[in-house]
Amino acid sequence: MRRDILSRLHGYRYEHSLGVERCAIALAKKYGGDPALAGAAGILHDITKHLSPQEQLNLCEKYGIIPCTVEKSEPKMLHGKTAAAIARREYHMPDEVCDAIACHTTGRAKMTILDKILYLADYIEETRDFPGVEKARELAETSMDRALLYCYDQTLIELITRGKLIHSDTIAAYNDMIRQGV
Ligand code: DGI
Ligand code: FE
Ligand code: FE
Ligand code: FE
Repeated sequence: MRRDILSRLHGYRYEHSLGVERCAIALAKKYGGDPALAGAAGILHDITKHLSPQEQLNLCEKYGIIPCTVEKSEPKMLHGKTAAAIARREYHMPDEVCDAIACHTTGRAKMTILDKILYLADYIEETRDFPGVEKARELAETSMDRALLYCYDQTLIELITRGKLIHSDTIAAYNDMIRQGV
């Protein structure tokens, strides 16, 4: 199955997905998640990322995903939800893996350990190279929640700087961390 999944990934996304798989397994071992589920979430999380906005919307139609107004204007954001549908329907992944894949782009309130592992691994895996990634890696050494809040901060700053729409799940994820006093 792993080989079948990898055959659908190409170029940078192939390397990135292997990086997320490795990093998610390491984070699971460190923070008490299930390494096998974390690895599966890692290689599957961007399986639909290459699809066009129209193809994202077609998959939503097919799998009964109802895009919100932000997702309608930024359909590439739907790749987590469409990848989760593929993980469920084509690879029979358990709910916890599909849920983590579905929220890996925005985060959400009440993230599970597996949700956090995938979100963070997506941000800090070894091929990532952008301002702030070193700081996120450093925080991930000692606290998953502090690392996660740092990722949310950076993402929100970036979205605001670029004048982008902010998804309600992105805000919910941020507020949840602040409320918990992270
Ligand atoms: O698929 P990857 O590139 O590995 O990473 P990802 O799935 O985390 O996607 C990151 C992109 O998603 C990044 O360009 C910012 C965008 N994004 C995340 N939250 C929001 C968002 N874009 C908008 N417009 N609004 C959000 O709330
Ligand atoms: Fe993604
Ligand atoms: Fe991400
Ligand atoms: Fe990714």
